[in-house]
Amino acid sequence: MQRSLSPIPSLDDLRSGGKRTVARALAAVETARGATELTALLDAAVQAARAHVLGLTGPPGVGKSTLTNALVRQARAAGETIAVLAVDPSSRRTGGALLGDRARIQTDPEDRGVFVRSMAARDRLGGLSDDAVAAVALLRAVYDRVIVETVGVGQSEADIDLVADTVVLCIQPASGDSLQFMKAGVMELPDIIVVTKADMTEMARRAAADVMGALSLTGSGGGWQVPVIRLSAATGEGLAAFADSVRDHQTYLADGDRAASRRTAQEARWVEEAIRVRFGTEGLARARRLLPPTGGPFTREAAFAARLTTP
Ligand SMILES: Nc1nc2c(ncn2[C@@H]2O[C@H](COP(=O)(O)OP(=O)(O)O)[C@@H](O)[C@H]2O)c(=O)[nH]1
Ligand SMILES: [Mg+2]
Repeated sequence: MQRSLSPIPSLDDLRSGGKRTVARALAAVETARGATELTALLDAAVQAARAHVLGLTGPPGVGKSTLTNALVRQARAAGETIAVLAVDPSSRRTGGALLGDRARIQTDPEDRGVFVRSMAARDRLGGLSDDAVAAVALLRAVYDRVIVETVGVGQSEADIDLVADTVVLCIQPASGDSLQFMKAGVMELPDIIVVTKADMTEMARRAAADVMGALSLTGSGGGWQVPVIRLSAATGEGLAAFADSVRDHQTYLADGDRAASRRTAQEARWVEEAIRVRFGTEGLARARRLLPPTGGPFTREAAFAARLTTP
């Protein structure tokens, strides 16, 4: 197992050490995979999660990074610290061209309360790598808020569901996206739907109407009604309504054990997927037979116990 040259920081180091220490820990995620200290750090981080994780997904060019910029400013104005993880598919064959004239996430390098980092997507376009999942676990233990931006094209939207407490699907006016999403069955995924670029007024209104139509076909699950918000990160219109919806969803999650059971389900899916990737479908079936037949979720601890993953 390869070791990084600099020692892996502890969770306390991360919280007191500033951005450079956080960057060092994220680098270790990519270079020191499987190292005992890293596993210990990740375990500690998972136990000490504090941030709300907002997942922004949608096609390239829809306005996710522009919205992220606005949300970072909002959080800082409210005195909250915030980390952004942009999962970037542009390192693939397609090159940067796919994203067109994409916005950079701009932050003040002097501001200790903002951390921005991009990571390569894994093979599946826009999909979250294991490294990105680990990075979110770290950031979630250090900052008040975390935003994860992923490019959703077809299947890969669903990956955001592995890490986000609140999934926001961004749709562009006049793009036919809503039809696309309905076909792909992605309408079940988001907790909030945003129609971006509302300054393109008439088209934005029509797009919102389309989305509402599509939503009414899927119905609402578990007592949460998915809001459809038209917003313009350019003019600021709709940003307050969006913030309200995010807060409402946090309140909804805080009721009973919804937040905890959502994270448990995410962890179970992630462990399943990790086992399937490494050992195949047959491996996963065997793993299930090895585990105690409680019928409960497939936990990391159970997988460790069955010696399916390190340690
Ligand atoms: N008119 C208008 N353009 C926007 C808005 N938000 C983003 N854009 C533009 O859309 C393009 C893509 O935005 P970007 O945030 O990079 O999209 P991403 O690929 O989803 O992250 C850029 O040229 C932005 O300036 C908006 O609210 N109104
Ligand atoms: Mg972007």
